[in-house]
Amino acid sequence: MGNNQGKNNPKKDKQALTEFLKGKANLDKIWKRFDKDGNGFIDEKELEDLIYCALCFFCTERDPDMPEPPREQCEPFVKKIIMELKPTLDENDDGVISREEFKLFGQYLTGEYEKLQNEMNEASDQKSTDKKPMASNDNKNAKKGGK
Ligand SMILES: [Ca+2]
Ligand SMILES: [Ca+2]
Repeated sequence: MGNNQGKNNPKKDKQALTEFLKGKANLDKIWKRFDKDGNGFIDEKELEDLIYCALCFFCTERDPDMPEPPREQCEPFVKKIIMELKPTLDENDDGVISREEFKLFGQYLTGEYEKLQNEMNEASDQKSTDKKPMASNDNKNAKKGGK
């Protein structure tokens, strides 16, 4: 079935993940993207790629000015996350993630993404209340006539 053309493209990996988390693509899109050899399972290596990609996504989402952390630097985190996730994800304990098991991973990702968004909302709420404590009560003066 063809070769791996276009499969090893970290940019596209991240794009697929971004689209999924922003609700523009369904889980199938990342499944196909990360089941690199197309054997119908996500093995450990493929899962590492996926987790690394997700880490990069969350880093740049939190702070768009931050460069993506290099793979070696993320490796310990990637391993740790896999250790934590694997027992939950790999329900039948065969060492690989099936399409069915992958649904749980989708839920995990969306959950983490929501958490991040809440964190960021709280952070920006705090910032704006620090700066202008009365701003919301000030509708009369806030009228900015012509421009
Ligand atoms: Ca595979
Ligand atoms: Ca399994």
